[in-house]
Amino acid sequence: MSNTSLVSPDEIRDRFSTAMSAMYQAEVPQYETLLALVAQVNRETLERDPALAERLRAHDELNRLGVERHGAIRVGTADELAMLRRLFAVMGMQPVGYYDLSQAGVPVHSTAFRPVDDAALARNPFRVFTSLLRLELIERPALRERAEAILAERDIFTPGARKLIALSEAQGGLDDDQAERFVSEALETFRWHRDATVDLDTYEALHAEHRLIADVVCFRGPHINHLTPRTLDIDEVQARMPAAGMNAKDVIEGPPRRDCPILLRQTSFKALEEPTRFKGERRGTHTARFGEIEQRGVALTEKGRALYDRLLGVSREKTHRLANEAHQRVLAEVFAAFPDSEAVLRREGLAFFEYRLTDAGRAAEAGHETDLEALIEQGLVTARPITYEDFLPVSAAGIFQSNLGGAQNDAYDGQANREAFESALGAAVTDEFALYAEREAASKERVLKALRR
Ligand code: OOG
Ligand code: NI
Repeated sequence: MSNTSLVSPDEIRDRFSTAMSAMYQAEVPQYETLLALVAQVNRETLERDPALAERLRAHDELNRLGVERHGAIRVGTADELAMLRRLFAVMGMQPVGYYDLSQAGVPVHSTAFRPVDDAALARNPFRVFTSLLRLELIERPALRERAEAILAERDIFTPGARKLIALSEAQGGLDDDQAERFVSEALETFRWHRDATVDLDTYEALHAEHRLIADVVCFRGPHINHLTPRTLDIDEVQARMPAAGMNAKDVIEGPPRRDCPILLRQTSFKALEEPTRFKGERRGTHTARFGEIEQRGVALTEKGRALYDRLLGVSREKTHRLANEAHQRVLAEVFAAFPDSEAVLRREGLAFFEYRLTDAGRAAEAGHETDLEALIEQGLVTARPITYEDFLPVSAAGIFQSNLGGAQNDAYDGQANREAFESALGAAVTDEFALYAEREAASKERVLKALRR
């Protein structure tokens, strides 16, 4: 087969995320309501703030806004995780970052599968937060072995998906027809199943150990548990959620509202109780799926991230048990120590930026100086904040917990094990800081090279 007939991984990812969103809308009607609310708030925000609209357009962010989603799944075995890595690779998604959730009392560790280069991110930055259950943290051997035995029985991939993944690896991609089939076969892995694979007693025993364990072990596949659209004004969405019939989480996770948004802010509506059929004709319910909204800001350097983590730590005690409004007020007070102007974030090396020539820069004579800040002042270069494409472990823990009825187990704490995770995955996870640093460095290099011409 000639390579020209292959569809790009970006195209496959775009089709897949569209198909996933359609499936989730059909499965969880409240998700449709959420999408409508976010679209409405985004429209109003852009109308109110034409400068923001112009910036987003200039930065290739306006197009992707309407399609941008992240989702989350949880799997039970190393084989499942390793196969998912191959499945996501077909769509140009790589494992980025290691997240230890044991520190938050949740027995999983995770990565995010996502596209990494500028063009792919601009096309569709679809990301899937993927967690591996850590059965080794279950203390009772009998229960652990039971869970392992149940998981060993299932195959979360269709034979068709397995074939097409192997085919894609062998021929270096998929043609249009194969891509179409891949999307529909791969989607099956993420579908919700009302029929549990176990009887109610087994479900309850696993549930009593940790709700999440029951969620991972007792079903045929790792149902997508939420899909998250991106909003330009999360405070507004949070305020409007109750009127739209959504049971919003109490507080917004992450940094406070700022002039220069940093990292990621998130909120969710609580999981639904869904009727479930257990083996032996018993009926019950399972709570798994919810909705989430995110607002993204600039990616921070390690220095910026250390400051963020420190301030978040300081705010933790002060905001304990506060309702959202007071919580946000106190958070903003604490984060007053975090510079809130792009120029300062840049000069102090707190955040990542992408440098581009302005029209004047493109027309400029050769032989310019190489100090980027000076070039910015002369109007030859602009710097745009690089959007944070990843997740935050403390926020993720808050999202997990809001949907686990606050269940946590401190016995899991302090059990980070990145090596075990990577060995299950069958690959190293990419360091997110290195990715942002490379993109920043490449843009600097391009700009300076053009001005040296
Ligand atoms: C994942 C929770 C983490 C986020 O946005 O931080 C997450 C899960 O509940 O499986 O999705
Ligand atoms: Ni999420």
